[in-house]
Amino acid sequence: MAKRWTNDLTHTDVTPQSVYLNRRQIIGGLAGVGLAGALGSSAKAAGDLVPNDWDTITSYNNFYEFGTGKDDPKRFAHKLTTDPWSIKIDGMVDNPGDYALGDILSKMTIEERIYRFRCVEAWSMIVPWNGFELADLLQMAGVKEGAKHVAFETLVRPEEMIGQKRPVLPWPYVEGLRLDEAMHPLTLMATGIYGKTIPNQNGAPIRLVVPWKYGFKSIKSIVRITLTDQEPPTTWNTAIGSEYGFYSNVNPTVDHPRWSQASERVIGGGLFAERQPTLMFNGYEDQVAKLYDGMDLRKNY
Ligand SMILES: Nc1nc2c(c(=O)[nH]1)N[C@H]1C(S)=C(S)[C@@H](COP(=O)(O)O)O[C@H]1N2
Ligand SMILES: [Mo]
Repeated sequence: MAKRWTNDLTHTDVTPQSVYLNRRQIIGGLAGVGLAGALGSSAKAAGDLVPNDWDTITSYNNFYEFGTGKDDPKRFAHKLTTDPWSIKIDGMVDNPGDYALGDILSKMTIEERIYRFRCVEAWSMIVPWNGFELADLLQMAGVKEGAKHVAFETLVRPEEMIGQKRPVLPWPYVEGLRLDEAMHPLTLMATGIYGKTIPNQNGAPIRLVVPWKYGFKSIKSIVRITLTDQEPPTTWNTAIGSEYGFYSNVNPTVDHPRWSQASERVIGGGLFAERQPTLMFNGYEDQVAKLYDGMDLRKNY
């Protein structure tokens, strides 16, 4: 089949004006609450971040398996069956297999992580995730010598994922990380938000969260994780390689062809909210810059 990746396939930029609140007022109003205070080192990354509310986080989504509109995932994702669920872990691992999600979770420590979340469409939110470090899962699988990358795959089930009935993207949605990025303590496998089970529209029952990269790297509803010595293909790079690279680190100095990345609209920031300057590596520079020492980040976009 001839694949045609034209403009209607790309991230759209359609934030409803009505959802804005003045985030700085919210933060001012909540100063001293110390939401991030009890979270140890990850809280330092989060600073005094005040999470967006549940309704915003769960009703303004990108999940093209359920349609390309921001409200499509919430409207259609309830049809997805998330139990039973298993993840195939294969490739360069000591213990390949199909792992039932329940068995994985019984071995993992679930923590809360309040992270900035920055979409390449230049909007952002702050999300209180619950999950475990991907490093712990990879350690359980046993990474073989010579593995250099980790590939991820989303479920394909068009009868429940109505967006998959059209080839808006090549299915399955796939993503990848370099092994050192995957092993980084900030890299999370999320199973919850606000202490509740993660809603289907946010990637139930388990999704990746890589807070220093654009949101599309944080692949949802994962069914397969493969250790490999090759850089794996990624969906948006395959679709439009000139716009989306493998690394996709948040970088205010490297613009997307259609969106400046210098600043962002904080969703829930208020009707009169000003754009906020985007931070290098989405504010996680101290923790992750060393992963990219000596790399040209303009070339490796
Ligand atoms: N499988 C899959 N994962 C995905 C997407 C998608 O369309 N399919 N969209 C990505 C994009 S572009 C973003 S911004 C985030 C959105 O996550 P959220 O809806 O929880 O905010 O999910 C990412 N993960
Ligand atoms: Mo995105």
